[in-house]
Amino acid sequence: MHKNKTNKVLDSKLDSVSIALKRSIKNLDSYTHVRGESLYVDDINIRQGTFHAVVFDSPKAHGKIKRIDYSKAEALEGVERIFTYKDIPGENEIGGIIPDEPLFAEDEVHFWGMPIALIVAESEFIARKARQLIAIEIEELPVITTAKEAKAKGNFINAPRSFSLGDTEKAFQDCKYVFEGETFSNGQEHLYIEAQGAYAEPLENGNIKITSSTQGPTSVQKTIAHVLGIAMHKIEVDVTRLGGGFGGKEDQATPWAVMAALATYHLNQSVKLILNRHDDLRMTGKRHPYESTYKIGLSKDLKILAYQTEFLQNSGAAADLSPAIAERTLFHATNSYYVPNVTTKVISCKTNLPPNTAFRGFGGPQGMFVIESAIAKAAHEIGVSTRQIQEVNLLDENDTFSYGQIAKKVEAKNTWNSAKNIFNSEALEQDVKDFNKNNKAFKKGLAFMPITFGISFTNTPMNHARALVHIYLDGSIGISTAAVEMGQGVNTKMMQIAADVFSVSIEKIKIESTNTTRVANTSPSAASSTADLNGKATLMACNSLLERLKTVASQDLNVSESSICLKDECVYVNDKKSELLWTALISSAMLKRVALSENAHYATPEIHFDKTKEKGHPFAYHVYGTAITTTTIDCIRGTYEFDYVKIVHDYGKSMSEGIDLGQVEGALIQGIGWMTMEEIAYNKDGKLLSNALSTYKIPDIFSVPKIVEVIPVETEGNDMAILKSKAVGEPPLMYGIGAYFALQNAIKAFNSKYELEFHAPMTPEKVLMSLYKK
Ligand code: LUZ
Ligand code: MOS
Repeated sequence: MHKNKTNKVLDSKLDSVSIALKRSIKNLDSYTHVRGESLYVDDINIRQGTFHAVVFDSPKAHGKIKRIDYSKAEALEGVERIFTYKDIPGENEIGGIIPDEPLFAEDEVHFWGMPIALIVAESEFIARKARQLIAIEIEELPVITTAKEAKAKGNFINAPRSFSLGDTEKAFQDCKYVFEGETFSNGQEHLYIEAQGAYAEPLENGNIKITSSTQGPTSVQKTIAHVLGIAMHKIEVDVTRLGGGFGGKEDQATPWAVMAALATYHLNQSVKLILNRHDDLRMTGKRHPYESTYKIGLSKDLKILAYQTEFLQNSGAAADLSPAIAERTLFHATNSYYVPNVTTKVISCKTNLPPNTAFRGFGGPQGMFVIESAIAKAAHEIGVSTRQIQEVNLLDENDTFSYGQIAKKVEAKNTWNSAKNIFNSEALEQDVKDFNKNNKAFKKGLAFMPITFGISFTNTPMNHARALVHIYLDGSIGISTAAVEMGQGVNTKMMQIAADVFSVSIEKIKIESTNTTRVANTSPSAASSTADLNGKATLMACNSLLERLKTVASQDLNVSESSICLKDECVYVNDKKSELLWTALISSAMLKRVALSENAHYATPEIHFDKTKEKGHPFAYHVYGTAITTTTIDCIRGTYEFDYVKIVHDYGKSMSEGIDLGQVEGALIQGIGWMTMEEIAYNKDGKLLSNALSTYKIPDIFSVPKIVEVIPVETEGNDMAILKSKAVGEPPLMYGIGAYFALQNAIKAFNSKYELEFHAPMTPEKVLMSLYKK
């Protein structure tokens, strides 16, 4: 990251930003991004005497620690101290949902890359050198790397969960067609551009301030307090922005912040710990690989009457967020389809991999891949197109999800039919057929991918947020919320909300850093819900202030409150501009001793879920959409391109078309990457083989579809969404699943003997093998 050179305010380009809610506003962070002025943890001006830290981690995936010799490392000049679990004053425990994860290994190691010690030195270079001088002896124990092995050995994180609707057993007996099979979807590396890191500073009286690259400042604060055995109020966590999160910093930004804080606690000196890319890849968890089995039953008119699955989640060596992720897999197991009889089960399997964690979609994509596989299998066996089965089973108004929620304001058919009409899908399908008839060495494949994604933290108590809004006496405004800016543009959306309520210029508003002393006890920025939750709280706080200001104005102008509105930084009376300007109104409020600060709390209404029955209404609303993906395979080489992805997406009423389009495009490409080219590989000893960007390939500009077209579906939006602008962070990732099935259809066009396999990612190697498999 570049160092900050200037501290100029946003330039004159912003003068032209309209005062009213402009639904086409740009991400305001882009101005500092392109100049290299945006600040990340590694850009902080560190205090004199700051120490630098490096983590010493396990070189084996499972074993007993027999001996560690730190003496040579400690003797190296410039090494200040090496911390282990023995230096922890509180508890050596960082598990968020289940207390099963030590910060530092004690007698045993459970994954390759598990932190054992923290080396603190005058420079990172010295700390790294010291790390090489540590000698460790480990007595190896058997290593489990797959969920299936873990299940066979009875290694689990927690008890399985199961959702059911109707009578699945009985329904299978009424089916004309029944098919069974298995699927695999691999993990995925987050590859945020900014690696994990934190900077800890000692304050007076034993207080510590942490600047962390985290999606969850409160988790960081709480865990530091727990590990240090001190009260939460002694810890201040501050976040300016992240260089990407994607779920990888919902829980797993915490350990590094705790380690830095632990060293600061002991040394009373600032400590900086930023992982380099290799350390980050090796030590952190990823998207969960899933091994799943399915059974699907259809009637003669292709209605899915029954569906049954068992999802084996490869959770890694500790729970982390796995139980919550497993739950969301069940919530999304039937994707956009109504299935009257469903039984789904998920088992979180404990393996010797780094604890796998949240990743955009949070288990939902893994669940959707399985039903899309089951439908593709059924279509293949029956001899119809996958699209036909998808189409007749789309979710309708008032259908029941397996978890009991009744589907309302459903846009599944609307987006599907809009996609068909707007993009003329019949012609697209014909083009593919014609192409395949006329070409031998190249084949095309097309797939439809509908999505339905539930918005809210599935854990109901997490659905709350607060906003603290100050109007300063010159009329400028500062806003603090729990929203963490990670490139998704949430700060711009918060500014828009305040600008809209007060009808002031964007330049009058500043979004403050996310800080636990200003907004406390927060949920992480996650679950696509950050703008909804924090935006609603911001809206409430601004509206309260507005009411107060209207009272002031009515007194100053001697008119009724109801005749007043604020427009373009002026007070209007019965829609006529008065002499009273925004700045004068604020001065007047100050003289009248009116409070110009407000703190508001928002908790999503209506939602609930009963885990003992596995029924309820967990989601505020759903986001819908349909994508049509077409690929061309080079059948000599197995390489492929995506001709286009054409999407009709349910934005509700977008607050910012540019930002939301960016989210759809980014999520789509990330989803395609997961399904096609990103291949995480561990060897049987549990060592990460795809441990660099030379061995782990993510989509670059050359591998994105040649055309990505996104059309908003015309809907009213939803009042549970902020200003009717629906959550957009995660849902579009699942359009990427269409890439897998487009490739499969192209393979089928080349190789009539191809037996369908559902084993993602569909890398060029796998495509090549499939083209010639008999
Ligand atoms: N995080 C979480 C999430 O704690 N709960 C969720 O339901 C969720 N969903 C998506 C992404 N992160
Ligand atoms: Mo998340 S997967 O941190 O919304």
